Amino acid sequence: MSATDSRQPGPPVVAVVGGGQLARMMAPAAGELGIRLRVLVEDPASSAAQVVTDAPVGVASDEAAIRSLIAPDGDRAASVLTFEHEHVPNALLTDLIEHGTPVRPGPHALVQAQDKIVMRQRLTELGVPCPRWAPLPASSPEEGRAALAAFLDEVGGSAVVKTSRGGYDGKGVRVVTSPDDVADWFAAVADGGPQLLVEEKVPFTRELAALVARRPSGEVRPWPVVESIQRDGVCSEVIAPAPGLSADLDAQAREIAATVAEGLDVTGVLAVELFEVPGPDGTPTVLVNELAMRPHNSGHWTIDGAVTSQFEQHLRAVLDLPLGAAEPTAAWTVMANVLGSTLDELTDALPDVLAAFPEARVNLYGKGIRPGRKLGHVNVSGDDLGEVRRRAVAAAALLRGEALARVEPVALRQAQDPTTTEEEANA
Ligand code: AIR
Repeated sequence: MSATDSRQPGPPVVAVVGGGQLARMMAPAAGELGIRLRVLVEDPASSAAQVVTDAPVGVASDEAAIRSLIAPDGDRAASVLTFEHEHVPNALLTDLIEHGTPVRPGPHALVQAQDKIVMRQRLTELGVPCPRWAPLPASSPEEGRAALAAFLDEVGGSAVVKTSRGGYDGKGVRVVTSPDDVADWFAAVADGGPQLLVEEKVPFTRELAALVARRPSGEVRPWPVVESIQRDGVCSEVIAPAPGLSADLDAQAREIAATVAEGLDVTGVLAVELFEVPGPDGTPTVLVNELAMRPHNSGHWTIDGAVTSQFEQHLRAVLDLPLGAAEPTAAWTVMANVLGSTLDELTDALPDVLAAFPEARVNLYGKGIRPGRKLGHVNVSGDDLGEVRRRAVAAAALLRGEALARVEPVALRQAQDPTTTEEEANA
């Protein structure tokens, strides 16, 4: 038996591409289930490398690094390859599958999370409700500009232009009223950059997310639909379950997530970001904004607020193990992100935050501090949503270096933040 044979005795090894917080948060779940993680990290000091002992250094675009992640010399081969971000080379993944390594989600599914044009085309075919959209021809900047001008006319003057590939957390998204607003992007397309698409600017009342896990044998488990609140184009809070969501809309959102998971043959966790919009008769309905095929920020609440966390469920799903119950364990769980900090070290705030909020579940990612960067989150659960939300937000504020006294009470329902631009709100 060769040293890299996966039949060599030992627990299953899950190989993960990417060493950020999402890989890091898989580690406790892997430890509990007795599963080994092997994570390809960009840097030996990265978030996941601090907690996973088997963390070779390499970039996702490096074919040799991925091959050795799956079958390292002298160690057990991985049972499955999975990802914590979407920036992976699909041709290599197809080749790996042909040579017997399960890749979950597979490249045929993953492409829909990598390329927004492919995703919109497929969702439209599946009959999933989406904003009006159009690809902008890449043949020449003039044709691209003409198509955008026609779309702007059709939707009433302003729209959202997106790069089909490479954007996340609000990057690669711009609200425009004229083709001139994306002249630089048209120039980039002419230079071989990612193609562009345009979408109508949706008059949403709030953002929701429907998270499901699906295993290769077909089992699908949804978590309750949540409300996600964005600031500066980045998720800042998640309320689980979404307050005031009607049973009908909850069922509709879960159904959309299951349809997408099945229709795109997603394995692992799938996050479907949704806009809640007033339907023709005023009843709220939803449109699909974005997809992510991995654990997602809108699911961090599940670590402390659901029977099975999204990280454990992702591992179960990619290993084709039975999925865990996804019911909430509290009436309400609020997750507040720590986005940037004025502290030298987030852990400097631990004495204060742990003393002030003993019920808070603090999760810090071990990342270097940069403005707006996702550095950690806090989950608080309980029966009184107003209080739960106030405490989660206040605990996160302490970790950002704000004094407790400066934390303003938050309204139960999100008021439209006047400082949020349309572009940010749509990101
Ligand atoms: N991530 C992946 N796609 C979107 C997000 N937020 C997570 C992954 C990735 C990390 O964010 O865990 O590795 C990168 O974070 P940063 O702060 O280095 O950009």
